[in-house]
Amino acid sequence: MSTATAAPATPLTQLSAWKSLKAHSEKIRSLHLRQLFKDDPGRGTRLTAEAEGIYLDFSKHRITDETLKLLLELAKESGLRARIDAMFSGEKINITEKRAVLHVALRAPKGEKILVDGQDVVPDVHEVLDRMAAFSDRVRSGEWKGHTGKPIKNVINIGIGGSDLGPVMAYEALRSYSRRDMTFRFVSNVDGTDFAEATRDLDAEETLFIISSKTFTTLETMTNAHTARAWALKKLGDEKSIAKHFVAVSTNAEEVTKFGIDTKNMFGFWDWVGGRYSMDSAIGLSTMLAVGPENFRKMLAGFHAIDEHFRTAPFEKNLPVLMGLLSVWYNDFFDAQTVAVLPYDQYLKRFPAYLQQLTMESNGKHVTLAGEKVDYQTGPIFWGEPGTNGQHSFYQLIHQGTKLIPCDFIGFAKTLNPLGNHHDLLMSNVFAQAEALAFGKTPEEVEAEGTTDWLVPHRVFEGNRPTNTILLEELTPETLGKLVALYEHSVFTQGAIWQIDSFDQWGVELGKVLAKKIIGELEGKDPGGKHDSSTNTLIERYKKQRG
Ligand code: G6Q
Repeated sequence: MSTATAAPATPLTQLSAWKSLKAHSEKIRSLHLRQLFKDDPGRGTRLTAEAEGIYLDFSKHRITDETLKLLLELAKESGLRARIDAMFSGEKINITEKRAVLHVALRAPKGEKILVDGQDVVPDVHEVLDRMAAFSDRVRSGEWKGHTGKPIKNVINIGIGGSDLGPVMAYEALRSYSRRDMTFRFVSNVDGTDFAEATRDLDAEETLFIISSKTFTTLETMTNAHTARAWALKKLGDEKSIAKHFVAVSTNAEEVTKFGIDTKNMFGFWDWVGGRYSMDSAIGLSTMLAVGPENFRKMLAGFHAIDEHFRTAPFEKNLPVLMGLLSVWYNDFFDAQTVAVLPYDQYLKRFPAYLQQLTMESNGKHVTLAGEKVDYQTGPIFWGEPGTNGQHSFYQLIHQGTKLIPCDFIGFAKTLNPLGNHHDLLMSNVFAQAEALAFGKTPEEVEAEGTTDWLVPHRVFEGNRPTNTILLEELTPETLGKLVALYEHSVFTQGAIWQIDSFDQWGVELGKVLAKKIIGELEGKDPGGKHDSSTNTLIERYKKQRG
């Protein structure tokens, strides 16, 4: 094991930058953004960074130059550079699963070389991409016919977690670039309602199912896949029809074959692609079918541009590093529990849900790489909604509540749907919200408006609420790739600082195991009664009411 994959020698809280940050945070806790901006009129242009068409304004953060210096020192002392290099060179940095972490290889251009166990994986990546493109072209052109000779009009992706959230998010984000004469749906939940509603108005003769599962053993996905098979067979009759209406995306050829899908209709990927980092692998087949191979490749180019930026830019200009460090700052020195991500673009409506998995499954860890319990906070809770909707519901708490919630505002200079002055109205809200959160409204300002005394405290905005504002030119496949890569690498930065394994997810296992036991009881194969009194009573009550 290299030093970059092993647990760091010095515990985080013993690093000298950490100790300095602790002392420094006490000193500047009461410093207000109003003061910081007053003292430095150039702050709003100085504390910004730009790369690959992404403009990051981080001036509205409760930081000074000293804070930034110390955060950058923390990155250095944490060995972030070595960890970045270890990821890009295919070292097995996912130590608990003994795997390389190489989503960056999924978007490496032809000709680049990335070795895993001595073998270059880039040619394999492009071989799959080319097969996906050829298949997508056949379906999109109508050349690929269903069992009864009709072209495919509907595509249903069946998958869950990393095999669902990325594809749904990307489809919604790139809807404007998608085939409008085709229907794309996503079934993930084992709740039969998900499947029933997704298929109720579709004709099986024109429907293609993509069974997306890295392992091809996931309970929800396999249950839905078998239901889909029965649904298709009911209409199409013939077992042979499966070959025309089902394709698989998986790493498990054996299980795919067992299910009845010919491996020539299977698109593979590799164990070095984590589920939540897989939307640009074959898991993105539904995205490619929707937007076409060319747009898919543009998305990959966007990812790659930020990969290169992350890999090579000095930390003080490195967008994901800066964002990651600022997140650590509030999480660990201001007790901030959550981060709100607020995209001002309706097409990004599933982006917060996607980021929830990316950030919380990656960094929701309670032990270090060495297996020791952390004595600091790790991953914050991520949540959000597209603007301006959130403004009319939960923003109240962000502005005037008792909790500190750092926010990411994401906006685009150009809209894909120019309608009157809608876009200027939308963007005026981005700027206004970040301004209001930072500077608030003092009692004096409220009084000066003629507010009666008793009402003044209710109308005061304390301000000093930190935000990132991320501006891009336009939502395109390329900018979507850039945006996702920005967050992927910010998550990486945070995980490296916290000395945790951001690439495993043992926390999802226990519930799965217990559910497997309980299903036996619900189906009457097991007499049950072996749980705690609460679980036993709930199961009994359910069985009685279910009848
Ligand atoms: C992501 C997780 C998890 C995974 C799903 C689906 O990082 O590993 O969300 O993607 O459990 O797994 P399969 O693709 O194997 O069905």
